[in-house]
Amino acid sequence: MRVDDLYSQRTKYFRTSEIRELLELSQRPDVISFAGGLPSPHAFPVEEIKEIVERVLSNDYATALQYGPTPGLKIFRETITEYVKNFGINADIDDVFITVGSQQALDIVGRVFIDAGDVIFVSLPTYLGAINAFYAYGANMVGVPLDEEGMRVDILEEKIKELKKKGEKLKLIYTVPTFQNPAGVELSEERRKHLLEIAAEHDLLIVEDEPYSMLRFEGEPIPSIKSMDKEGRVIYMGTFSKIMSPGFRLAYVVAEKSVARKMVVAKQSMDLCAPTFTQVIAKYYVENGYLTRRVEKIIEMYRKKRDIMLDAMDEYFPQECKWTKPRGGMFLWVELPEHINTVEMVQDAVKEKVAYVHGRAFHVDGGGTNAMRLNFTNPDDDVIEEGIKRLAKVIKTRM
Ligand code: PMP
Ligand code: G9A
Repeated sequence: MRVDDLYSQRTKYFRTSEIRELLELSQRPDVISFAGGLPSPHAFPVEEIKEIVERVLSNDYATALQYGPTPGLKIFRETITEYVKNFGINADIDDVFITVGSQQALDIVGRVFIDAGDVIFVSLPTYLGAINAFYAYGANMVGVPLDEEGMRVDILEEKIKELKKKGEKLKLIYTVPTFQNPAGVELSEERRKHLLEIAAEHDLLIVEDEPYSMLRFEGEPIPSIKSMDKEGRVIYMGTFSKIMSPGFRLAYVVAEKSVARKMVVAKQSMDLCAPTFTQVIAKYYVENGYLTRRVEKIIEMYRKKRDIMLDAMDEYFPQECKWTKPRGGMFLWVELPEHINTVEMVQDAVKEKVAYVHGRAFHVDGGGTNAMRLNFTNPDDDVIEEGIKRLAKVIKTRM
C-alpha cells in the first residue's frame, strides 16, 4: 500500500522529539541518564496515593470511574481555583479547565490559535515539547535569546516591531518563567512586567507554562505573569507531573472564560474528558495537605541532587565550559567551547554510558550546537558524580 500519498498535508509539519526518542536509551540500566526530564521515582507519593485510592474506591467510585465533563470535574476545578491563589491568581471556576498533561494544553493552544505561518515567539533555548506542539500547526517560530534573567524582552520588542513592519501575523509569546526547561533560569519580575506591557501594546497572547514553580530550593518567589494580567491576555498552565506523578497525566489551564471555552470545545473531540479517577485522587491530595508536605520532601531531595551535580561539575568539567546554577526545578544548561558539537558528541556519550539532550533540540534557529541540557532529578544520588565524570571524559576527548 502507498500510504505516503494518503497522509494529510499537516503531517509534513510533524517533528520527532529527541527527548521521547532518547527515553528508551536513558532507561537502560547501564546508562546514567541526564537526558529525560523525569522526576525521581523516590519522589512519588506512593503511600499517600494508596491511602487516597482506598478512600476514593469506597466513597467516590460513582464519580471517579464514570465519564466526566470536558472542562474537568467541578469539584476538582474548584480545588484548582483555590490552589492557583498560591501564585497570586484570582480565577473564576469558568476560567479553569483540566487537561491530560500540560503537553495537551500546548497542543490545544496550537489548535485554537495557530494557522500555518503565524509567528510565535519563544526563547532560545525553549522547551522542546512546545516547539513540536506549535510546529505541528505550521507555526513560524521566532527565537529570542535568554540570559540569567530569562528571555531578553528588549530583543523581543525589536523583533516584534521588525516582523510587524513586514506584515507578519503575530500571535503569541510562549514562556516558562520559573526554572525554565531547559536552562533552569528565572524570568525576573521586571521582565515579567515588561513582557506583559509589550504583549498589551502589540495585542499578543502570552502562554505562561509553569511546571516547576513549586520546586524552589532557594530565593523568594516571583509573582506569576498571570497574577499581573488585568486583560485576560495570559493563558496559564500548571501540572501535577512534577509535584505528584507524571503518570497521572494531570494538568490545568487558567485562561479568560471565552478563551477557556474555545479551548474546551477543541478538547471535546480530542479525548472527551481528562481521567476522572486521577482528578478525584488529586483533589484529596491537594485538599488534605499531602501536596504541601510532599513538595517539601521533593525540594530537599532535588536540592541535594543539584548540589551533587554542581560540585561534580566544578571538579571534573574543563574550565572552558560554562553552566547555569538553577535555584530550583530539574535542569541545568551547559555551554561548551564553540567548536564542540554536542549533537555529534551524543554517540561518544552513549559509548561511555551517559546521556544528555543536545542543545540544538531546544532551538528554533538551528543554534545550541555547542550546548547541552542536564537533568539532575532522575538519577540516584550515588550515580550523579560518576555520570558527570563520564561526561567530562567525553568532553575532554572531543576538546
Ligand atoms: N511544559 C514544560 C516546560 C515541561 O517541562 C513539560 C514536561 N517536561 C511539560 C510542559 C509537559 O508536562 P506534562 O504534560 O507532564 O504536564
Ligand atoms: O518525557 C517527556 O517527554 C517529558 C519530559 C520532558 C523533558 O525532558 O523536557
